Amino acid sequence: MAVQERTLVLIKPDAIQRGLIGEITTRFEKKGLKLIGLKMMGLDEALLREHYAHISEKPFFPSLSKFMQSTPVIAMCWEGLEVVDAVRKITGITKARQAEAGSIRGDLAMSVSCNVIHASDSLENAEVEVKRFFKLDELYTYNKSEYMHVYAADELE
Ligand code: 3AN
Repeated sequence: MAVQERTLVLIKPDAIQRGLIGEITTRFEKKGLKLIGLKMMGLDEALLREHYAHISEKPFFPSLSKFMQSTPVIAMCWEGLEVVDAVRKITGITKARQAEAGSIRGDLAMSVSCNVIHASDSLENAEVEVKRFFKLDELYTYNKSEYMHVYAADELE
């Protein structure tokens, strides 16, 4: 494939509590994305401060941090052509109750803070975030046979 982009998705504690792991994962699978890393993990304060550095000074950060530590999360690394943008579109905007119908947040959430998943918002951030959550040997390379039906031949070059 021409460009092998990778992106990070975290299934957050509200989705874990509400039994939405399968529903969320299915949406990415049905889109035709390739799952190359998957694990359950607990997040600590230091990791959350790094991950949410852009909002760590906001008044809501302490409650966000507590929420993100309330259960383990599921970290997933998805691969595909222009996958960072594709996953953000499937995710929907931060304020879930206004997120577009059909998106994960639009269909499954009502809150700004409990908005079921995190998804990297740029290619640059995706590269940093995948490295933050996955060691090199936790990411897998394999051929996905359905790719010949997901992409046109010239997109796979
Ligand atoms: P996104 O997850 O859509 O990229 P960010 O990066 O602005 O949004 O925010 C990261 C996370 O911080 C959100 N997913 C949400 O859980 C939480 N958050 C953002 N804004 C607020 C807010 N105004 N009040 C409470 N939590 C918020």
